[in-house]
Amino acid sequence: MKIKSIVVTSLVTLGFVGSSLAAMIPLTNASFEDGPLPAQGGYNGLVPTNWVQIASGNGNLGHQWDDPLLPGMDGNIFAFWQGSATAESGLAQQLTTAITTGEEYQLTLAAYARGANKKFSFDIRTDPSIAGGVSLIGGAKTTGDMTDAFVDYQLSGTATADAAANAAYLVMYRSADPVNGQQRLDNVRLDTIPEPATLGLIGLFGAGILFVRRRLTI
Ligand SMILES: [Ca+2]
Repeated sequence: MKIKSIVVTSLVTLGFVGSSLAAMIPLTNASFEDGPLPAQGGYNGLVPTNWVQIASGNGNLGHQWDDPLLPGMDGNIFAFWQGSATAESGLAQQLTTAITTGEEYQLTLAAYARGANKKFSFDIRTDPSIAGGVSLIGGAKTTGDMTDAFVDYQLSGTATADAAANAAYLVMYRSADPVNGQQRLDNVRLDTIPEPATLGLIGLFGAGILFVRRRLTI
């Protein structure tokens, strides 16, 4: 009975270890519901609160209030970025958590390609820009072709350098090639992903406990 109790406690503990390895990195106004809000059913050309604009020229960023909601959206408001003859378009946000070498960082973004430009890129950089500063994940990661409805896209990269809290930026953008085409975005999530080696060790440890449990027939 005592051994059974230890085994159960160990399995519960392992469960906690497994779930705590994937950690969400806090973002502010990640669903763009803080605005600045457009009129209901309308849109504006304003930069989302707590985000930094990566673009030049007017009208390359904004919010839209969809009524009724498009499937796959999170709340009523999404942000959009679109091209012009000269501008690349994107958003960046300063990360309040430190970046650690060897950790994998995964962006999940609900996005929608409306027009010719069907790819977006993700990076973590020391500067809120497409090419300024340095990339902390070995360079930008880019999607394949997106669809014309809101679905989740995931991109990830492994940190090649440390950065202190408030010294790195989540950077997301669509390129200027082709210049035409709006992309819509919503529900931005950033997580650290456990290393496969760590998961493997936990799996082995768990299998070991199950083996012991069977041998003891508890
Ligand atoms: Ca939203």
